[in-house]
Amino acid sequence: MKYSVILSLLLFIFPAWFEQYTKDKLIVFASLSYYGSDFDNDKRCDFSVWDNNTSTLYYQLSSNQQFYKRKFFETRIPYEPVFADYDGDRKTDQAFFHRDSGQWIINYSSKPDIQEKFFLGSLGDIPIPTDINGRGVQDPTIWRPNNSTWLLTAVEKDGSKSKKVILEGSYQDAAFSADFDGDKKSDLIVWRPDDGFWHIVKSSADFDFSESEHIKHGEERDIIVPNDYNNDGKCDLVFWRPDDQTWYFRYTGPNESSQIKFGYKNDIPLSCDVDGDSVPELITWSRAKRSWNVLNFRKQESSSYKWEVPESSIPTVSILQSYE
Ligand SMILES: [Ca+2]
Ligand SMILES: [Ca+2]
Ligand SMILES: [Ca+2]
Ligand SMILES: [Ca+2]
Repeated sequence: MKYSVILSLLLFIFPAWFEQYTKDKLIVFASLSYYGSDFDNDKRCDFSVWDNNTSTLYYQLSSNQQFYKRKFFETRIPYEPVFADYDGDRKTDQAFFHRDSGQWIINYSSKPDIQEKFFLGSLGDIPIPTDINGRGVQDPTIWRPNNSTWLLTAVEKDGSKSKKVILEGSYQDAAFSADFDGDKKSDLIVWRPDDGFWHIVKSSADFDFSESEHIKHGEERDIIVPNDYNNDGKCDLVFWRPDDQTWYFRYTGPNESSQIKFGYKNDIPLSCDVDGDSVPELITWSRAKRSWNVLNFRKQESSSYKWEVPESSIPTVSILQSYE
């Protein structure tokens, strides 16, 4: 990834221009909405945005169409959402990670009065939910770019806790976990913007790096939006290209490719199942208009919703890797 090098060079040459260029300029390169966003467990997506300036979550439940606003932190310390189901009740838990200290704060949906706080990771680490033993429950994990390491925690079926260290990835990769091989256990995946390669360390190969898959799909400045878009239980490698507003699909099982043009320049792409048929819809969020754009590509139907939220709000994607 050469953004930082180019940008710092430009900063050196054109400081005034750079300031103008970067004002409100958010460059997203990974939008990892694979973990879902279903707070009420009706199998349909609950839309939500996070305003980092006020530590406030705005969301709408699909079951009653009501809007909710919840302020989580009084300080302006930047916490980032790592939403997933950590207690296994199929409701997405509103969890946060503090990047400077490695603190996790999990609000379990099954225990509304309890907020669990613990430390896992430190400065520079990326928080990632994983389910490496296929229990249907996500466990907190971190990926450490500085030494290319996953630090996995897992609760085994007998209730005992285990830890695992796996080597994978390099600095400025986008890392996430998803079931790629279809055994219901998370595989550990990184996407390298420099060359567009996805590197997949598979649970079915007991996380043996020498048996990992390497697939080229995408290039620098694309935004990865992986999910299981044909509902065959295998995560598909998908990216959205801001330059042509096109989604590029590579379906894992049948190994087929397709493309769909949807969205507007400068949107943030994500995916989530809105109608409950287990196939995620293509979604983009427009920061300028503060609107959701949704495409159900099976039914060929699109819709748009405007929300009254602060301009600094962005979609509450479980892991949004970006440069500001
Ligand atoms: Ca829902
Ligand atoms: Ca839950
Ligand atoms: Ca699939
Ligand atoms: Ca759907």
